[in-house]
Amino acid sequence: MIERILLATGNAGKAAELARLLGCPVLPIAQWEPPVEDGDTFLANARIKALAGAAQAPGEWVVADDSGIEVDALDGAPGVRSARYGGDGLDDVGRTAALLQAVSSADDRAARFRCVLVAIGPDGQELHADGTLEGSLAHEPRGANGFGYDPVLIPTGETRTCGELTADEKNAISHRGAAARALRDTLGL
Ligand code: ITT
Repeated sequence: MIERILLATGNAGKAAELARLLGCPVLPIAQWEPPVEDGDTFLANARIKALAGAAQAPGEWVVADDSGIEVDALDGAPGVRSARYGGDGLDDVGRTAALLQAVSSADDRAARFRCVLVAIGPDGQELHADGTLEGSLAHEPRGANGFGYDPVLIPTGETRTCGELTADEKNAISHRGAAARALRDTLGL
């Protein structure tokens, strides 16, 4: 029986979504010290964060999330480098503006969010889950909900951006929602 999960993340937006999605109490890791994310894949970076979390919160179940946006017109970039897109010093609004600028002349607006979750248990057992949200890039940011690139991704079949969806609407279709539901099933939550 898992009574609580500690989150190895410094991203408040992810933590808020995972708190609703994982079927048990979730807590931040006290004085979380983020590791260097130098992996080439979402899975590699999620493992780096989960293992760092397990070292900082021994005896606990720890979950880490690596995620990002892939844009077809940019050959899949920014991908694992989504958090640093456009250079250091940008916030979510600046990164989103930089991304829209980079695709301003592209006809192909296809893009997707990806999420990989890694859970590590008190005995070192390791579980993975992933999810994808397919969509297209809006021409300008819309909506104040969510975080990160939410104001510019329109899920396939929607007219609204993720920034215009409620938290429950986003979680029902999102990359993180799919990954969290798979992890819940595996963990028996
Ligand atoms: P942690 O590593 O501390 O968890 P982070 O924000 O650095 O937080 P990542 O390295 O996984 O996380 O980078 C993910 C990037 O993709 C970051 O810019 C997020 O804002 C963005 N992103 C992730 N999930 C998203 C979502 O559901 N909606 C919008 N943007 C998202």
